[in-house]
Amino acid sequence: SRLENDLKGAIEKEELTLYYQPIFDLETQMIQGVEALVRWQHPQNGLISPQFFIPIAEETGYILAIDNWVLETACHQMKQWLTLGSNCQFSKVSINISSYQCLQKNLTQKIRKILSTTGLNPSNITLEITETALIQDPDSAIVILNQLKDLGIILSLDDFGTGYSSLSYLHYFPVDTLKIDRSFISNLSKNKEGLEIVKTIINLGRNLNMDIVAEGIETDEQLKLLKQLNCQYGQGYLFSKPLAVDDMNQLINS
Ligand code: G
Ligand code: G
Ligand code: NA
Ligand code: MN
Repeated sequence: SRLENDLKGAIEKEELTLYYQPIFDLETQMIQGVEALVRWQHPQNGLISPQFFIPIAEETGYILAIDNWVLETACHQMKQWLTLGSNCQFSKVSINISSYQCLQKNLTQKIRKILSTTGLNPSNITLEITETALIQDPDSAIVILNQLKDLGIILSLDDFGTGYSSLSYLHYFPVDTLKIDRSFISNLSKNKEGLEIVKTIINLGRNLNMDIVAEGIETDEQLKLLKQLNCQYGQGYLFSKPLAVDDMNQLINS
């Protein structure tokens, strides 16, 4: 298709950009980190969501080039924010990696290289991985995740609760953080069941010594309930939508 073809040239033509969505400490309201989210500025079609072009990229194998571009760009940006000094409250950037990337045997090597070119510490980088990616080939994934973990990279399980992984896998994966999928957050204040499910996920994570991030917080009611449940971190439109670098800089300096 035409889009498929266009996507092949998108990096060279500098049509990809990263937006950043802040992740907040719900108690202190401080920015704890930012999640990098890729967008494609298509010359004719306008801004295209990754929901739409990541699947195309995965089919065509072009995803690796995109993932690499995202990794490098997000890490260089994080380095810039850190050198802004005291204005920047946060020191972590979360990067979504595709299942393809997370099974690359040279992923750790690649990250090592980025650490040395940017001067970032491993603890400045969080990799977000979905359950769906991990269960495709759990044995290989565990080997790679352990290498990343040994390097000191922070690992986060994205969209938790929506995949088909069984809970019995959870403790095999050396993940530091659970991100509760926003579908659960949107049901949180609707009924007792919605509340119980989120409560259970938070307790599960806590009992496994994981940090918890609630995704897609949109209302004060949801925030209040999450704080009552001792959920520590969150992101969502209530705080901030994903921002272009200039807007993120304004937020940092405001
Ligand atoms: O930002 P938005 O809500 O449009 O993202 C839609 C989906 O695309 C989300 O599932 C998100 O995890 C995924 N996504 C966003 N940025 C990236 C990226 O840089 N790499 C990969 N692999 N997925 C991404
Ligand atoms: O799959 P992942 O969690 O990485 O997807 C992140 C996506 O969720 C981003 O595309 C972002 O635009 C979107 N998002 C972030 N906060 C909210 C929110 O509060 N509500 C909704 N509906 N979407 C959100
Ligand atoms: Na994500
Ligand atoms: Mn997510």
